[in-house]
Amino acid sequence: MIDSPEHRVVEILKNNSIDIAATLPCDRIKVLLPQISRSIKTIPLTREENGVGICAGAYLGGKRPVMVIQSTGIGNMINALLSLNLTYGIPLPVLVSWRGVYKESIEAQVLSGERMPAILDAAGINLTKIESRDELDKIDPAIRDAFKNERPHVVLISPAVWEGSPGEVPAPLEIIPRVSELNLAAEIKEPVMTRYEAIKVLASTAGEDIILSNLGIPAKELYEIRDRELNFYMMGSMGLVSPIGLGLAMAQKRHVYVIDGDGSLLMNPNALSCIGAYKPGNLSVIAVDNAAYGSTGNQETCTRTQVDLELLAVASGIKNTAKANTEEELKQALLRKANLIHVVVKPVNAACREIPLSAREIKQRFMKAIGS
Ligand SMILES: Cc1ncc(C[n+]2csc(CCOP(=O)(O)OP(=O)(O)O)c2C)c(N)n1
Repeated sequence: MIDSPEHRVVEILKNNSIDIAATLPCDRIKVLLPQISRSIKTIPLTREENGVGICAGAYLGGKRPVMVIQSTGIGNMINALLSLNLTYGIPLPVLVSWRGVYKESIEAQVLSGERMPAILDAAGINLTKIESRDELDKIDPAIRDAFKNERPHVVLISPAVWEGSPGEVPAPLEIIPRVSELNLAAEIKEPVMTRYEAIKVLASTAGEDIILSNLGIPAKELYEIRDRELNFYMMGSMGLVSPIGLGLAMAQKRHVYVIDGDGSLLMNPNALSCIGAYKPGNLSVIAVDNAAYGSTGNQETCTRTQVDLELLAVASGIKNTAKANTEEELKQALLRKANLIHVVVKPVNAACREIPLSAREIKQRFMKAIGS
């Protein structure tokens, strides 16, 4: 429908060279979403926070992403918008179906929708409100602001905009009958390596490939072992290092090694199902499992007795996995570029100094090194 508001939004996205859309549905944008996915590579999300990570990775790799979500989803993103986008200076335009404020029938939408402008304002996140169809052109300067000033910009779009639009909603896809099997006999042995030793093996194997490190002590260990411009150090956004790795792997050709942790993967296990859905061959997540939140004092996580991270990865659709206990096993798994390597290590933190780089310095030198 040429004159529909949905068509206008897609045009604005295309005019701004948006090449990735990370989306999670809202009933009010059920006509818009398929129209976006017909023109722009679309990544369906399982949680909005994951999309912040994927879009950040895509941007670092040279793409121009956008997110399209429901207003309640902002509640799932606030930490990431602050500790990743605003801290590192990473652009993210977010088009939001603004619920709770116009002909709302679901009581649970109301508080979040009504308070959303104040929440965003308190968080220092730029905001544009669109309350009628003739304001849709405000999306264009909002996207420009995000990329020019390297920050998130949220566009709250009232359901009034889509009212009466004649677009069609595609028929639901059929379920694919299939047999699911999980045959994995994996043994978790007593650890012999520390995380520091495991990172040392990675640093000496990675060549000119990219290494992203999880927040906390692993980042400091990597910095001390081998700082290089192709390292990206997380300082916050727990749970998002693997989604960033996914976005980066999809955006460019170099191999991406991600140092993740058991606590962080368990905080955001849907990162694994998203990786399982896209299976980029140039991504290796190294799940460094010390059975503890090592960086905060080695408090126990449930990998100690209960969850096997390799098994979780396989169940999430990641096929090419490995388990490594020794330096040699880890090296072999890295050389064959397994997509997830479960490394069982001792809960030991090396005494490392703070990384003497600001978040923006880490980002700038990284993007320069990979040519984004
Ligand atoms: C949302 C959030 N909750 C809690 C923390 C505090 N925190 C920082 S690092 C960390 C532990 C991470 O554990 P894990 O992923 O297992 O990695 P390890 O430090 O053991 O290598 C925690 C809980 C945080 N930064 N963000």
